Amino acid sequence: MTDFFAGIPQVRYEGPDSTNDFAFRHYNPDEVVLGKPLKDHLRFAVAWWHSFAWEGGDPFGGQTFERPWHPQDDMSRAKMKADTAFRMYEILNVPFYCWHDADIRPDQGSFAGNLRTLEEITDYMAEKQAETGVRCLWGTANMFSHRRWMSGAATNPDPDVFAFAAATVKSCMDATQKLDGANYVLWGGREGYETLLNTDMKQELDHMGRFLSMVVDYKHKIGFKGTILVEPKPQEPSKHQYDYDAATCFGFLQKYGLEKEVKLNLEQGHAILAGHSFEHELATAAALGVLGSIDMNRNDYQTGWDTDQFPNNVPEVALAYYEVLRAGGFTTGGTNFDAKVRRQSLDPEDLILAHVGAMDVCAQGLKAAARMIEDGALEDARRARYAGWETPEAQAMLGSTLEDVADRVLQGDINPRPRSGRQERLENIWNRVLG
Ligand code: XUL
Ligand code: CO
Repeated sequence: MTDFFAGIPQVRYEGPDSTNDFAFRHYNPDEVVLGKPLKDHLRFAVAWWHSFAWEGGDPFGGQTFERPWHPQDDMSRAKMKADTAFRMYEILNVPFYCWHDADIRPDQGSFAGNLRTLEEITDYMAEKQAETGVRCLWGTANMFSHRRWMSGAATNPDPDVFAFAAATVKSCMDATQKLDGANYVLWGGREGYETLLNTDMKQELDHMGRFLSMVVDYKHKIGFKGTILVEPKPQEPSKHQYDYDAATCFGFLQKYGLEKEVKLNLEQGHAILAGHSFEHELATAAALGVLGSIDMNRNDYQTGWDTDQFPNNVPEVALAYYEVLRAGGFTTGGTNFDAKVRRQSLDPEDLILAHVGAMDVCAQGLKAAARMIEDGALEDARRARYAGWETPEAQAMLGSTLEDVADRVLQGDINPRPRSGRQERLENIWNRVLG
Protein backbone atom coordinates (compact mmCIF):
# COMPACT_ATOMS: atom_id res chain seq x y z
CA MET A 1 0.00 0.00 0.00
CA THR A 2 1.41 3.38 -1.01
CA ASP A 3 1.73 6.20 1.51
CA PHE A 4 1.32 8.94 -1.11
CA PHE A 5 -1.32 10.63 1.06
CA ALA A 6 0.58 10.10 4.34
CA GLY A 7 -0.42 12.61 7.01
CA ILE A 8 -3.65 13.59 5.26
CA PRO A 9 -6.67 12.94 7.46
CA GLN A 10 -10.00 11.39 6.54
CA VAL A 11 -12.27 14.18 5.23
CA ARG A 12 -15.55 14.45 7.12
CA TYR A 13 -18.49 16.83 7.26
CA GLU A 14 -17.98 19.47 9.99
CA GLY A 15 -20.59 22.06 9.05
CA PRO A 16 -20.46 25.58 7.56
CA ASP A 17 -18.46 27.09 10.44
CA SER A 18 -15.52 24.72 10.15
CA THR A 19 -12.17 26.25 9.17
CA ASN A 20 -10.52 22.86 8.77
CA ASP A 21 -9.16 22.60 5.20
CA PHE A 22 -9.72 18.85 5.28
CA ALA A 23 -13.43 19.02 6.14
CA PHE A 24 -16.64 19.39 4.19
CA ARG A 25 -18.64 22.44 5.14
CA HIS A 26 -21.67 21.70 2.94
CA TYR A 27 -21.40 18.10 1.72
CA ASN A 28 -22.97 15.94 4.38
CA PRO A 29 -23.48 12.70 2.41
CA ASP A 30 -26.37 11.54 4.58
CA GLU A 31 -28.27 14.83 4.67
CA VAL A 32 -31.71 14.20 3.19
CA VAL A 33 -32.76 16.65 0.49
CA LEU A 34 -36.05 16.22 -1.39
CA GLY A 35 -36.43 12.80 0.25
CA LYS A 36 -33.02 11.46 -0.75
CA PRO A 37 -29.52 11.58 0.81
CA LEU A 38 -27.17 14.06 -0.83
CA LYS A 39 -24.73 11.30 -1.78
CA ASP A 40 -27.48 9.65 -3.88
CA HIS A 41 -28.41 12.91 -5.58
CA LEU A 42 -24.86 13.86 -6.46
CA ARG A 43 -23.21 10.46 -7.07
CA PHE A 44 -19.70 11.94 -7.09
CA ALA A 45 -16.94 10.38 -9.16
CA VAL A 46 -13.20 11.10 -9.52
CA ALA A 47 -11.64 11.05 -13.01
CA TRP A 48 -8.59 8.77 -13.16
CA TRP A 49 -7.05 10.61 -16.11
CA HIS A 50 -6.79 14.05 -14.54
CA SER A 51 -5.88 13.05 -11.00
CA PHE A 52 -3.56 10.11 -11.61
CA ALA A 53 -2.54 9.78 -15.28
CA TRP A 54 -2.00 13.41 -16.32
CA GLU A 55 1.61 14.43 -15.70
CA GLY A 56 1.16 18.21 -15.72
CA GLY A 57 2.10 18.99 -19.34
CA ASP A 58 0.67 21.85 -21.37
CA PRO A 59 1.25 22.96 -24.99
CA PHE A 60 4.40 24.83 -23.90
CA GLY A 61 5.99 22.46 -21.43
CA GLY A 62 6.14 18.87 -20.28
CA GLN A 63 5.71 17.04 -17.03
CA THR A 64 5.61 19.00 -13.78
CA PHE A 65 4.31 16.25 -11.47
CA GLU A 66 6.71 13.62 -10.15
CA ARG A 67 4.66 10.74 -8.81
CA PRO A 68 5.93 7.44 -7.43
CA TRP A 69 4.01 5.61 -10.20
CA HIS A 70 5.98 7.37 -12.96
CA PRO A 71 6.93 6.38 -15.61
CA GLN A 72 3.52 4.83 -16.28
CA ASP A 73 4.76 1.93 -18.41
CA ASP A 74 4.94 -0.86 -15.88
CA MET A 75 2.34 -3.10 -14.23
CA SER A 76 3.65 -2.84 -10.69
CA ARG A 77 3.55 0.94 -10.91
CA ALA A 78 0.06 0.77 -12.50
CA LYS A 79 -1.03 -1.14 -9.39
CA MET A 80 0.62 1.45 -7.16
CA LYS A 81 -1.35 4.11 -9.06
CA ALA A 82 -4.55 2.13 -8.46
CA ASP A 83 -3.73 1.80 -4.73
CA THR A 84 -3.29 5.57 -4.57
CA ALA A 85 -6.51 6.23 -6.45
CA PHE A 86 -8.60 4.01 -4.19
CA ARG A 87 -6.92 5.51 -1.11
CA MET A 88 -7.99 8.95 -2.33
CA TYR A 89 -11.58 7.79 -2.90
CA GLU A 90 -11.64 6.56 0.70
CA ILE A 91 -10.17 9.77 2.12
CA LEU A 92 -12.80 11.79 0.25
CA ASN A 93 -15.59 9.26 0.70
CA VAL A 94 -16.47 9.45 -3.01
CA PRO A 95 -18.66 6.55 -4.11
CA PHE A 96 -17.54 6.34 -7.77
CA TYR A 97 -14.67 6.76 -10.20
CA CYS A 98 -14.25 6.89 -14.03
CA TRP A 99 -11.40 5.75 -16.29
CA HIS A 100 -10.04 5.37 -19.83
CA ASP A 101 -8.11 2.21 -20.76
CA ALA A 102 -4.98 4.31 -21.33
CA ASP A 103 -5.18 5.78 -17.79
CA ILE A 104 -5.12 2.48 -16.00
CA ARG A 105 -3.05 -0.01 -18.02
CA PRO A 106 0.56 0.24 -19.13
CA ASP A 107 0.83 0.52 -22.92
CA GLN A 108 2.36 -2.58 -24.53
CA GLY A 109 2.37 -1.22 -28.08
CA SER A 110 -0.01 -3.83 -29.53
CA PHE A 111 -3.69 -4.63 -29.19
CA ALA A 112 -3.05 -8.08 -27.69
CA GLY A 113 -0.51 -6.69 -25.22
CA ASN A 114 -2.84 -3.90 -24.15
CA LEU A 115 -5.71 -6.35 -23.73
CA ARG A 116 -3.54 -8.41 -21.39
CA THR A 117 -2.57 -5.43 -19.21
CA LEU A 118 -6.15 -4.10 -19.26
CA GLU A 119 -7.45 -7.45 -18.01
CA GLU A 120 -4.81 -7.69 -15.30
CA ILE A 121 -5.29 -4.16 -13.99
CA THR A 122 -9.10 -4.36 -14.05
CA ASP A 123 -8.94 -7.66 -12.10
CA TYR A 124 -6.89 -5.74 -9.56
CA MET A 125 -9.35 -2.83 -9.58
CA ALA A 126 -12.27 -5.24 -9.07
CA GLU A 127 -10.50 -6.45 -5.90
CA LYS A 128 -10.01 -2.86 -4.74
CA GLN A 129 -13.71 -2.18 -5.37
CA ALA A 130 -14.67 -5.20 -3.25
CA GLU A 131 -12.32 -4.05 -0.44
CA THR A 132 -13.44 -0.42 -0.39
CA GLY A 133 -17.04 -0.42 -1.67
CA VAL A 134 -16.11 2.25 -4.25
CA ARG A 135 -17.80 1.66 -7.62
CA CYS A 136 -17.25 2.43 -11.29
CA LEU A 137 -19.52 5.20 -12.64
CA TRP A 138 -18.22 4.68 -16.17
CA GLY A 139 -15.42 3.38 -18.28
CA THR A 140 -14.34 4.61 -21.71
CA ALA A 141 -11.71 4.10 -24.41
CA ASN A 142 -9.03 6.70 -25.07
CA MET A 143 -9.20 6.91 -28.86
CA PHE A 144 -7.55 10.31 -29.20
CA SER A 145 -4.04 10.33 -27.64
CA HIS A 146 -2.10 7.71 -29.60
CA ARG A 147 -0.97 8.71 -33.12
CA ARG A 148 -3.04 5.89 -34.66
CA TRP A 149 -6.16 7.97 -33.88
CA MET A 150 -4.93 11.22 -35.42
CA SER A 151 -7.46 11.07 -38.29
CA GLY A 152 -10.28 9.70 -36.18
CA ALA A 153 -11.37 6.38 -34.68
CA ALA A 154 -14.76 5.22 -36.04
CA THR A 155 -14.58 8.02 -38.63
CA ASN A 156 -11.03 7.25 -39.80
CA PRO A 157 -10.63 6.92 -43.58
CA ASP A 158 -8.54 3.77 -42.91
CA PRO A 159 -10.77 0.70 -42.24
CA ASP A 160 -7.99 -0.85 -40.12
CA VAL A 161 -8.37 2.02 -37.65
CA PHE A 162 -12.16 1.48 -37.56
CA ALA A 163 -11.41 -2.18 -36.74
CA PHE A 164 -8.88 -1.23 -34.06
CA ALA A 165 -11.45 1.16 -32.57
CA ALA A 166 -14.11 -1.56 -32.50
CA ALA A 167 -11.73 -3.98 -30.78
CA THR A 168 -10.69 -1.28 -28.31
CA VAL A 169 -14.27 -0.33 -27.39
CA LYS A 170 -15.23 -4.00 -27.03
CA SER A 171 -12.34 -4.52 -24.61
CA CYS A 172 -13.33 -1.43 -22.61
CA MET A 173 -17.00 -2.45 -22.50
CA ASP A 174 -15.96 -5.90 -21.25
CA ALA A 175 -13.80 -4.26 -18.58
CA THR A 176 -16.62 -1.88 -17.59
CA GLN A 177 -18.96 -4.85 -17.31
CA LYS A 178 -16.43 -6.68 -15.12
CA LEU A 179 -16.22 -3.61 -12.86
CA ASP A 180 -20.01 -3.43 -12.73
CA GLY A 181 -19.93 0.07 -14.26
CA ALA A 182 -23.13 2.08 -14.17
CA ASN A 183 -22.52 3.55 -17.67
CA TYR A 184 -20.21 3.32 -20.66
CA VAL A 185 -19.07 6.62 -22.30
CA LEU A 186 -17.92 7.49 -25.82
CA TRP A 187 -16.20 10.80 -26.34
CA GLY A 188 -15.05 11.41 -29.90
CA GLY A 189 -12.21 13.89 -29.59
CA ARG A 190 -10.91 12.95 -33.04
CA GLU A 191 -14.30 12.16 -34.60
CA GLY A 192 -14.50 15.24 -36.75
CA TYR A 193 -12.19 17.01 -39.14
CA GLU A 194 -9.22 19.30 -39.38
CA THR A 195 -10.16 20.42 -42.91
CA LEU A 196 -13.17 19.76 -45.11
CA LEU A 197 -10.80 19.70 -48.08
CA ASN A 198 -9.87 16.08 -47.32
CA THR A 199 -13.07 14.94 -45.57
CA ASP A 200 -16.10 12.96 -46.76
CA MET A 201 -18.47 14.06 -44.03
CA LYS A 202 -21.39 11.84 -45.07
CA GLN A 203 -19.26 8.71 -45.13
CA GLU A 204 -17.71 9.56 -41.76
CA LEU A 205 -21.10 10.19 -40.13
CA ASP A 206 -22.46 6.92 -41.56
CA HIS A 207 -19.48 5.03 -40.16
CA MET A 208 -19.90 6.69 -36.77
CA GLY A 209 -23.61 5.78 -36.75
CA ARG A 210 -22.83 2.19 -37.70
CA PHE A 211 -20.12 2.00 -35.03
CA LEU A 212 -22.47 3.24 -32.32
CA SER A 213 -25.13 0.71 -33.43
CA MET A 214 -22.53 -2.06 -33.02
CA VAL A 215 -21.77 -0.77 -29.52
CA VAL A 216 -25.47 -0.84 -28.60
CA ASP A 217 -25.91 -4.35 -30.06
CA TYR A 218 -22.92 -5.56 -28.09
CA LYS A 219 -24.28 -4.01 -24.90
CA HIS A 220 -27.43 -6.10 -25.29
CA LYS A 221 -25.49 -9.21 -26.27
CA ILE A 222 -23.41 -9.18 -23.07
CA GLY A 223 -26.33 -8.03 -20.91
CA PHE A 224 -24.61 -4.83 -19.79
CA LYS A 225 -27.11 -3.11 -17.51
CA GLY A 226 -25.56 0.36 -17.66
CA THR A 227 -26.37 3.24 -19.99
CA ILE A 228 -24.41 4.01 -23.15
CA LEU A 229 -23.53 7.72 -23.09
CA VAL A 230 -22.11 10.02 -25.76
CA GLU A 231 -20.25 13.13 -24.59
CA PRO A 232 -20.71 16.26 -26.73
CA LYS A 233 -17.88 18.71 -27.33
CA PRO A 234 -17.67 21.15 -30.25
CA GLN A 235 -13.92 21.19 -30.89
CA GLU A 236 -10.54 20.61 -29.25
CA PRO A 237 -8.66 18.51 -30.14
CA SER A 238 -10.26 18.47 -33.62
CA LYS A 239 -11.13 21.71 -35.38
CA HIS A 240 -14.70 20.45 -35.57
CA GLN A 241 -16.20 17.50 -33.70
CA TYR A 242 -19.36 15.82 -34.97
CA ASP A 243 -20.78 15.46 -31.42
CA TYR A 244 -20.89 19.26 -31.27
CA ASP A 245 -23.51 19.80 -28.56
CA ALA A 246 -26.63 18.16 -27.09
CA ALA A 247 -28.94 19.15 -29.94
CA THR A 248 -26.50 17.99 -32.63
CA CYS A 249 -25.96 14.67 -30.83
CA PHE A 250 -29.70 14.12 -30.58
CA GLY A 251 -30.11 14.71 -34.32
CA PHE A 252 -27.32 12.20 -34.96
CA LEU A 253 -28.85 9.59 -32.63
CA GLN A 254 -32.24 10.03 -34.23
CA LYS A 255 -30.87 9.67 -37.77
CA TYR A 256 -29.28 6.35 -36.87
CA GLY A 257 -32.26 5.15 -34.78
CA LEU A 258 -30.37 5.24 -31.48
CA GLU A 259 -32.22 7.95 -29.54
CA LYS A 260 -33.90 5.43 -27.23
CA GLU A 261 -30.66 3.53 -26.61
CA VAL A 262 -28.08 6.23 -25.96
CA LYS A 263 -28.07 9.20 -23.61
CA LEU A 264 -25.66 12.09 -23.13
CA ASN A 265 -22.84 12.85 -20.71
CA LEU A 266 -22.78 16.65 -20.58
CA GLU A 267 -19.79 18.65 -19.48
CA GLN A 268 -19.81 22.20 -18.15
CA GLY A 269 -16.69 23.31 -20.04
CA HIS A 270 -17.83 21.73 -23.30
CA ALA A 271 -21.14 23.60 -23.09
CA ILE A 272 -19.22 26.87 -22.78
CA LEU A 273 -16.99 25.99 -25.77
CA ALA A 274 -20.15 25.36 -27.81
CA GLY A 275 -21.36 28.87 -26.98
CA HIS A 276 -24.02 27.62 -24.55
CA SER A 277 -24.53 27.71 -20.81
CA PHE A 278 -24.36 24.39 -18.97
CA GLU A 279 -28.01 24.73 -17.98
CA HIS A 280 -28.92 25.17 -21.65
CA GLU A 281 -27.27 21.84 -22.53
CA LEU A 282 -28.94 20.11 -19.59
CA ALA A 283 -32.38 21.55 -20.40
CA THR A 284 -31.97 20.57 -24.06
CA ALA A 285 -31.02 16.99 -23.19
CA ALA A 286 -33.86 16.77 -20.66
CA ALA A 287 -36.40 18.07 -23.19
CA LEU A 288 -35.20 15.47 -25.72
CA GLY A 289 -35.20 12.63 -23.16
CA VAL A 290 -31.43 11.99 -23.29
CA LEU A 291 -30.05 13.49 -20.08
CA GLY A 292 -27.71 10.83 -18.69
CA SER A 293 -24.79 12.08 -16.60
CA ILE A 294 -22.57 15.11 -16.06
CA ASP A 295 -18.87 15.94 -16.18
CA MET A 296 -18.58 18.78 -13.70
CA ASN A 297 -15.78 21.30 -14.09
CA ARG A 298 -15.32 24.88 -15.25
CA ASN A 299 -13.40 26.68 -17.94
CA ASP A 300 -11.51 29.89 -17.58
CA TYR A 301 -13.78 32.36 -19.34
CA GLN A 302 -10.91 34.44 -20.68
CA THR A 303 -8.64 31.64 -21.89
CA GLY A 304 -11.04 30.21 -24.46
CA TRP A 305 -10.06 26.53 -24.31
CA ASP A 306 -10.94 23.55 -22.19
CA THR A 307 -9.07 24.30 -18.96
CA ASP A 308 -10.90 21.60 -16.95
CA GLN A 309 -10.73 23.45 -13.63
CA PHE A 310 -12.60 22.34 -10.56
CA PRO A 311 -16.01 24.03 -10.17
CA ASN A 312 -16.09 26.89 -7.67
CA ASN A 313 -19.03 29.03 -8.72
CA VAL A 314 -22.07 28.12 -6.64
CA PRO A 315 -24.74 30.13 -8.54
CA GLU A 316 -23.61 28.53 -11.83
CA VAL A 317 -23.60 25.04 -10.37
CA ALA A 318 -27.02 25.63 -8.77
CA LEU A 319 -28.57 26.45 -12.16
CA ALA A 320 -27.16 23.20 -13.53
CA TYR A 321 -28.50 21.04 -10.70
CA TYR A 322 -31.85 22.81 -10.96
CA GLU A 323 -32.17 21.36 -14.47
CA VAL A 324 -31.01 17.95 -13.27
CA LEU A 325 -33.58 17.95 -10.45
CA ARG A 326 -36.36 19.19 -12.72
CA ALA A 327 -35.56 16.27 -15.02
CA GLY A 328 -36.02 13.86 -12.08
CA GLY A 329 -32.35 13.56 -11.01
CA PHE A 330 -29.77 10.98 -11.99
CA THR A 331 -30.61 7.32 -12.52
CA THR A 332 -27.42 5.59 -13.69
CA GLY A 333 -25.61 8.94 -14.10
CA GLY A 334 -23.70 11.02 -11.60
CA THR A 335 -21.32 13.95 -11.09
CA ASN A 336 -17.89 13.11 -12.48
CA PHE A 337 -15.20 15.69 -11.71
CA ASP A 338 -13.61 15.91 -15.14
CA ALA A 339 -11.20 18.42 -13.63
CA LYS A 340 -7.51 18.71 -12.95
CA VAL A 341 -5.45 20.66 -10.46
CA ARG A 342 -3.25 23.33 -12.03
CA ARG A 343 0.19 22.18 -13.13
CA GLN A 344 1.82 24.18 -10.32
CA SER A 345 -0.28 22.32 -7.73
CA LEU A 346 2.33 19.67 -7.08
CA ASP A 347 1.42 18.31 -3.67
CA PRO A 348 -0.74 15.30 -2.78
CA GLU A 349 -2.88 17.55 -0.61
CA ASP A 350 -3.67 19.75 -3.65
CA LEU A 351 -5.50 16.78 -5.18
CA ILE A 352 -7.50 16.21 -2.02
CA LEU A 353 -8.36 19.88 -1.44
CA ALA A 354 -9.44 20.36 -5.07
CA HIS A 355 -12.05 17.64 -4.64
CA VAL A 356 -13.10 18.79 -1.16
CA GLY A 357 -13.87 22.26 -2.53
CA ALA A 358 -15.61 20.92 -5.62
CA MET A 359 -17.78 18.53 -3.62
CA ASP A 360 -18.77 21.35 -1.28
CA VAL A 361 -19.61 23.67 -4.20
CA CYS A 362 -21.78 20.97 -5.78
CA ALA A 363 -23.50 20.26 -2.48
CA GLN A 364 -24.23 23.98 -2.05
CA GLY A 365 -25.50 24.18 -5.62
CA LEU A 366 -27.70 21.12 -5.33
CA LYS A 367 -29.15 22.27 -1.99
CA ALA A 368 -29.95 25.70 -3.44
CA ALA A 369 -31.62 24.05 -6.44
CA ALA A 370 -33.61 21.81 -4.10
CA ARG A 371 -34.72 24.85 -2.06
CA MET A 372 -35.90 26.44 -5.31
CA ILE A 373 -37.95 23.36 -6.12
CA GLU A 374 -39.40 23.25 -2.60
CA ASP A 375 -40.16 26.97 -2.65
CA GLY A 376 -42.14 26.42 -5.84
CA ALA A 377 -42.26 30.11 -6.84
CA LEU A 378 -40.40 29.56 -10.12
CA GLU A 379 -42.42 26.52 -11.12
CA ASP A 380 -45.66 28.32 -10.20
CA ALA A 381 -44.67 31.22 -12.42
CA ARG A 382 -43.75 28.88 -15.24
CA ARG A 383 -47.06 27.03 -14.92
CA ALA A 384 -49.02 30.29 -14.84
CA ARG A 385 -47.26 31.39 -18.03
CA TYR A 386 -48.52 28.34 -19.91
CA ALA A 387 -51.90 28.10 -18.12
CA GLY A 388 -53.79 29.09 -21.26
CA TRP A 389 -52.92 25.69 -22.72
CA GLU A 390 -54.89 23.91 -19.99
CA THR A 391 -58.24 24.79 -21.58
CA PRO A 392 -59.96 22.11 -23.73
CA GLU A 393 -60.09 24.53 -26.70
CA ALA A 394 -56.34 25.09 -26.61
CA GLN A 395 -55.66 21.36 -26.35
CA ALA A 396 -58.05 20.59 -29.20
CA MET A 397 -56.13 23.02 -31.40
CA LEU A 398 -53.03 20.80 -31.17
CA GLY A 399 -54.97 17.96 -32.79
CA SER A 400 -56.53 20.21 -35.38
CA THR A 401 -55.46 21.52 -38.80
CA LEU A 402 -53.94 24.80 -39.91
CA GLU A 403 -57.16 25.88 -41.68
CA ASP A 404 -59.40 25.00 -38.68
CA VAL A 405 -57.16 26.98 -36.38
CA ALA A 406 -57.27 29.88 -38.83
CA ASP A 407 -61.07 29.66 -38.82
CA ARG A 408 -61.11 29.76 -35.06
CA VAL A 409 -59.15 33.03 -35.09
CA LEU A 410 -61.62 34.55 -37.54
CA GLN A 411 -64.80 33.27 -35.86
CA GLY A 412 -63.68 34.02 -32.30
CA ASP A 413 -62.11 37.34 -33.17
CA ILE A 414 -58.93 36.18 -31.41
CA ASN A 415 -56.58 39.05 -30.73
CA PRO A 416 -53.72 38.07 -28.38
CA ARG A 417 -52.66 40.47 -25.65
CA PRO A 418 -48.90 40.30 -24.93
CA ARG A 419 -47.99 39.60 -21.31
CA SER A 420 -44.81 40.25 -19.35
CA GLY A 421 -42.27 37.41 -19.13
CA ARG A 422 -41.41 38.78 -15.67
CA GLN A 423 -37.77 37.87 -16.01
CA GLU A 424 -36.44 40.33 -13.40
CA ARG A 425 -38.94 39.12 -10.81
CA LEU A 426 -37.86 35.53 -11.46
CA GLU A 427 -34.18 36.46 -11.21
CA ASN A 428 -34.91 38.10 -7.85
CA ILE A 429 -36.68 34.95 -6.69
CA TRP A 430 -33.69 32.89 -7.75
CA ASN A 431 -31.32 35.11 -5.74
CA ARG A 432 -33.63 35.03 -2.69
CA VAL A 433 -33.49 31.25 -2.62
CA LEU A 434 -29.78 31.11 -3.38
CA GLY A 435 -29.24 32.91 -0.06
C1 XUL B 1 -12.25 15.70 -22.91
C2 XUL B 1 -13.17 14.99 -22.00
C3 XUL B 1 -12.88 13.55 -21.80
C4 XUL B 1 -14.11 12.71 -21.65
C5 XUL B 1 -13.82 11.23 -21.59
O1 XUL B 1 -12.52 17.05 -23.05
O2 XUL B 1 -14.04 15.56 -21.42
O3 XUL B 1 -12.06 13.43 -20.68
O4 XUL B 1 -14.82 13.04 -20.51
O5 XUL B 1 -13.09 10.79 -22.68
CO1 CO C 1 -15.48 14.95 -20.06
